[in-house]
Amino acid sequence: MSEPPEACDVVVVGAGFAGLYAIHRLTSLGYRVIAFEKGDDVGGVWYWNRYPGARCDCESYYYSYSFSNELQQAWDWSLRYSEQPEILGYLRHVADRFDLKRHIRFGAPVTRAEFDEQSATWRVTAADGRSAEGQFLVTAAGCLSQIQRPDIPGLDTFEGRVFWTAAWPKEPVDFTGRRVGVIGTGASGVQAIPRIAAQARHLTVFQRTANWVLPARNARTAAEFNAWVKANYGEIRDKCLNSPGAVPFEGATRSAFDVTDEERRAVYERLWGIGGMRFFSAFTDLFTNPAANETAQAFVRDHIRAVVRDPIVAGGLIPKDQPIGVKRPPVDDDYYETFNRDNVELVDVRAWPITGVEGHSVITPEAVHELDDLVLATGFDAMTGALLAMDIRGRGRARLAEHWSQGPQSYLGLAVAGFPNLFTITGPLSPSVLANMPTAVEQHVDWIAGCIGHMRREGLRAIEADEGAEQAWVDHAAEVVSHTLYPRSNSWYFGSNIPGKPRRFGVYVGGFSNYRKQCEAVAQRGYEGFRFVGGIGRERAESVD
Ligand code: N01
Repeated sequence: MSEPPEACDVVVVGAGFAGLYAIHRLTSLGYRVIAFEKGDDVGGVWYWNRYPGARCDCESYYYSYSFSNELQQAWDWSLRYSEQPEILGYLRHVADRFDLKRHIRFGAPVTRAEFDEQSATWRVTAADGRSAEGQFLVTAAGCLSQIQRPDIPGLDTFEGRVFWTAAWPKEPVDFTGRRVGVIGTGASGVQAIPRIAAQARHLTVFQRTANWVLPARNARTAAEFNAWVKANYGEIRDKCLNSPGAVPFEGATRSAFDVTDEERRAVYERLWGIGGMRFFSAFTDLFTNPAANETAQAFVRDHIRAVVRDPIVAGGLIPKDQPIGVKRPPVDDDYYETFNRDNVELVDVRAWPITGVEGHSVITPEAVHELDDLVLATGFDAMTGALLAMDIRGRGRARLAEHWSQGPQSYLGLAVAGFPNLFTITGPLSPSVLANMPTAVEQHVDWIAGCIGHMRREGLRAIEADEGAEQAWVDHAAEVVSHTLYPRSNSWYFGSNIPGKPRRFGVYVGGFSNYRKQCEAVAQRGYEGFRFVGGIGRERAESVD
């Protein structure tokens, strides 16, 4: 017999960066919180993505929480770009330091969340039948957490070992002496490939789309740098709040054509030397002007040709017809160098698509590749996948999947019309994956906490995004992205990697600082675009709009 639902004020789904901060903030304010987490520990994507080379592409000192000065003063990052074990260790430390685990029900993937109109509460149920009931549902389920399993005939019958980068075993995997195949050359594949190549007898890289890969220039963090960061955290966090990407760097001020060819090249060289996404701070028009973008592509093309000795392989690694940056660029050291190794082979599965897997072989029209191990780095059902994996039902038992049948609909990426008292942390059509995630998470959680506090003070039972406000936000998000080069690619930003998924850009590209100000203005204007009601399903008793 299943247990009765646990009563609380807020049900949170997920215990990664977003969920942990939501639990901390809301319990600190005195709310009773029950969180459901699929994994058996905290960490979210940093719990699951344990593949060799898994690492953050944002620098650690700002890819971290700002909410506690004691925390940021206590924690030392050992690398410029931390590897997965260190980030998971950090999140475990946060959970212990703030005593968060007692609110979390582990090993409990949510399968159903239903809003009851009479009581204005959400009933949330996990796969094993555990459930909770609370006025609010806050999803912290991750933008890139729902694994996409490619439809390759016979994949399940592969007779060797199969590993998914996004669900890697907890115990270390040894590839020594083995013939390994990696399918997928996105950020995960690009991080894993050099590490696997260094161990395996032979590595076959099955590449469907070449990516522009930026150098990380990872390095140990000097004690002086850590001390400088700690002394300047106030200013660093402030810069994050006021920048388009929620990062503490100055943006570009000039067009790529405000400078001479030599000056432009020098700018690219300098940023290439610094490493990481800083490359895109070169010029203002890299994401809006195809000609400006082409200058950056030309620079990276030259780099690929200079590093990769075999010109045919180099040609295969150069993206075609894809502006740089419009698909999320992987960041790594040694990726291109890896293709100079004798034990590494690049297979073009755009020209020769994988037709199936049989026994120990991956088969293409051109060859049969005999493998001991297969690594799948084939991506995620991004932005909406984790939310739709739960059967979320709002007013009138309407399904979120139905509401989103033409693509994600959301007001500010935070709330959905027809789904009262539901808040989506880094939800679709918020800056999410195009902003430094911890900063984006804190901004959303703080806004949600402010909204819940307002409702409690005013005695309001439910809040719901207005359909008109939602549609206006969807239109605004589409309008902003239409002025960029993003629509020139098929990427997971558009849902293009999921067969049948409607093409809609799932991220707000208007910039984090600008977005943050819009959220603040909405709250200051009495939550403009939202309806508050005293009793859902009955006549509106109260309204502040
Ligand atoms: O997934 P992806 P990912 N046959 O979708 C290929 C974040 N992340 O896990 O491009 C052959 O980018 C697919 O080919 P194509 C980051 O935001 C962050 O690598 O569809 N190939 C592609 O090459 C990132 O962008 C970090 O033609 C198939 C690859 O698989 C996001 O997660 C680290 C195929 C999938 O690439 C997703 O990255 C890692 C098939 N049937 C990831 N199906 C950090 O730094 C798919 N592919 C924190």
